[in-house]
This record gives sequence, C-alpha cells and structure tokens, in this order.
Amino acid sequence: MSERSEIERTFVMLKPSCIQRGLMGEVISRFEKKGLKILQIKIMKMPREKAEELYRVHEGKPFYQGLINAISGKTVALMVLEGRRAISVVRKLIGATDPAQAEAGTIRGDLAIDLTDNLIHASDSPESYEREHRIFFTEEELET
Ligand code: FUP
Repeated sequence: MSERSEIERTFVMLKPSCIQRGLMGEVISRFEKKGLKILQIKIMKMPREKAEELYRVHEGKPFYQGLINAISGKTVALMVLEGRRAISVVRKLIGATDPAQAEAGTIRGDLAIDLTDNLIHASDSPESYEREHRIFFTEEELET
C-alpha cells in the first residue's frame, strides 16, 4: 500500500478539563510534533444535544449521564487531524480509555487520572470518524 493511500482523518475533542487546566497547547503540541496536520479546530460551548449525539453508542450505560453532564454547556475544543494512519496513531498517542491504566508517555497516561474525565476523545475507527466529524463540521469547512 502506498503511503499516500494511507492518509486518514480523525476527529478529536479536548474535554472541558483539558481547557480548564490549560493543557490545550501541550496536547496539540504532541499531535503537531508527531507530524499530524490540524485541518480544522473549533472552540465552543458544547450543546447538550450534540454531546448526546457524540456519545449515542453509550446511551443506557451506567456512566452515560455522568459523561453527558461532564461536557454539556462547557467549553471544548473540536478538531479534525490528518496524517498517515491518523486514527490508530492518535489513539496510540492518547493511550488507554482509563487514565489509571494508560501507559506513561501517552496523553492520558501523563496528564489524566479520572475515567469519565479522561481529558480527550478521539475516533476509534473510520466509521466513527465519519459519524462523529459530521456532528460538528461541514464538508466545506474541511475542504483543503
Ligand atoms: P474512548 O473511545 O477511549 O473515549 O472510550 P469509550 O468510548 O469506551 O468511552 C467513552 C467515554 O466514557 C470515555 F470518555 C470514558 C467514559 N467511560 C466511563 O466514564 N466509564 C466507563 O466505565 C467507561 C467509559
């Protein structure tokens, strides 16, 4: 497979605690140093209905309401990153879902400790990317 055909996009959300703790620059800097390109970035107050849409797959789970409450009405940063195998590369840089288990050297491993408030979200598959980025970005905004 040619490297060019391996270029992917992924959707990332920096959660409210990331903004509140002043870690936005640190996290973005890790992505940039790795060689990922920031195609778009938006900072906004997360509407509850968009939070519910983003985490729809978790509806009904015991942690769902806590997850929605943790981000609704609060400032988040939303971005689309591009690069070679970006989806798996970003998941690797972020580390395990539970920051207590995330490897040192990863974003969650170094900078987070709570499970629900685990600093950051990123798409886990091409299908998730397709669904998630459309909640927040228009195709026009992502034209290069
Ligand atoms: P991830 O893709 O790594 O963000 O992880 P998941 O999609 O499995 O989980 C989505 C969010 O639910 C994470 F931000 C963490 C939160 N969560 C809990 O709060 N409790 C759990 O038991 C599992 C996940």
